[in-house]
Amino acid sequence: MSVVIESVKAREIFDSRGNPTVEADVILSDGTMGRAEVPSGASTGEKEAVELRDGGTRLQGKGVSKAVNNVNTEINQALQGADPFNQGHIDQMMIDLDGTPNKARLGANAILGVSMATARAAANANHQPLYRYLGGTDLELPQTFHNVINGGEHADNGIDIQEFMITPVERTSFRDGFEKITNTYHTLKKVIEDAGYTTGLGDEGGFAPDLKNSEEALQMLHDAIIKAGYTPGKEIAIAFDAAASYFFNHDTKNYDFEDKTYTPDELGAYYMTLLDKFPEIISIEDPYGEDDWANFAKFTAAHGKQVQIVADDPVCTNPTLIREAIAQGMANSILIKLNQIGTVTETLEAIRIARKNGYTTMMSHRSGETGDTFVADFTVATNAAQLKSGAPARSERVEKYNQLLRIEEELGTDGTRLAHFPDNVKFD
Ligand code: 2PG
Ligand code: MG
Repeated sequence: MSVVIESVKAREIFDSRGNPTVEADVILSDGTMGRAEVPSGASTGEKEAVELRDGGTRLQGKGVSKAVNNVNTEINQALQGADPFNQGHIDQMMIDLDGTPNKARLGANAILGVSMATARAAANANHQPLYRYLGGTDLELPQTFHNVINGGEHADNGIDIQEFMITPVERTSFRDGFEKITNTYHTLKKVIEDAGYTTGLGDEGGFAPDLKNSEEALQMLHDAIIKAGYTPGKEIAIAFDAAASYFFNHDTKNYDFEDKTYTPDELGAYYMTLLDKFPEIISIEDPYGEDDWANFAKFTAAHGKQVQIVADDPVCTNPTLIREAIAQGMANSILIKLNQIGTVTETLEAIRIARKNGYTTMMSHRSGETGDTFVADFTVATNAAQLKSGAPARSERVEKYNQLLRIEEELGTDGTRLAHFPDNVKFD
């Protein structure tokens, strides 16, 4: 007798910021279970699928009891007896049941929890690791991007760029690259202390010192790489997520960035001065605001050969938006977050579209995370090549990297594949 879904159940748990989120269990007729926890962003794109929150006064209005209830009633009824190995069908059933274009009725948090838990249950029933069940053969470890100085929405400091990341760029094992990252992270702490700043952490485990400006943050990263014994750009490179919607002025259409106002062209010129000063910068995410597609495309046309330009907030892992962005030449890389779109199947489609068009893909955690390591397996399964999951600190971040260490041990790979930068990008 074939294995089917027996029941689906959810509960309200808490994420790394102490906010409520959804955990879902999918139980199969053979007794196997899959469980998944849903992450949550702070600097969310306006076109993300809807994270259903209760409102009202309980838990600052952030409760997810409605989303949990939707899983326990409607979704449970709809999925009973369904084939857990047909992920596409399961996800489509939930999309149809929801009936809205952005999962606003049942909640993307409800739907994604069940979608991920279904994949896990099916993997467990097959006695396969999740990355193997979802990915098959010919898998490699990703290049990882580690947010070690936090600003923007993720920290209470004066830095307007949200994430300053370091990434290993040698073709080496994941373990070797990660060791270099942790060495650089610890050295960075000393660099920050020596400069007289505090070393408290932001939401993604990076330091959140109240620096004068973003350039000082980049200088500290540069110094820490050298002091840790590495060559910037050779062993460890730098990337940043400007998350520019945060400092976009909707009235003037300019950017109010760190006590100065920049026109879009001036902002682009500013980024290029940073690249001139720190040639080890290899990737810039969201250099312009989520509605400023024209300037995004202009910047890509001018500099897309020199640096990876990642679109996150403008496209929200949405296949339709990604197609439009590609048609406009908006970037050369797409950030991929499961909870921006709300099902495993649609996320796979987003990756396929990006890849088919020569765009790289960077898989991503959210600033509000859980102990769930689904994204680590998913990155390997899809050969996404790049993953950002925060600093090598705080268990909700580090567990993703620990899972990659386990996967590397199982795969026995002798080298991490370098990120799939487009052919014309210098670090290919
Ligand atoms: C981002 C993410 C993840 P958040 O902007 O890329 O780092 O942040 O989860 O707050 O949207
Ligand atoms: Mg981003």
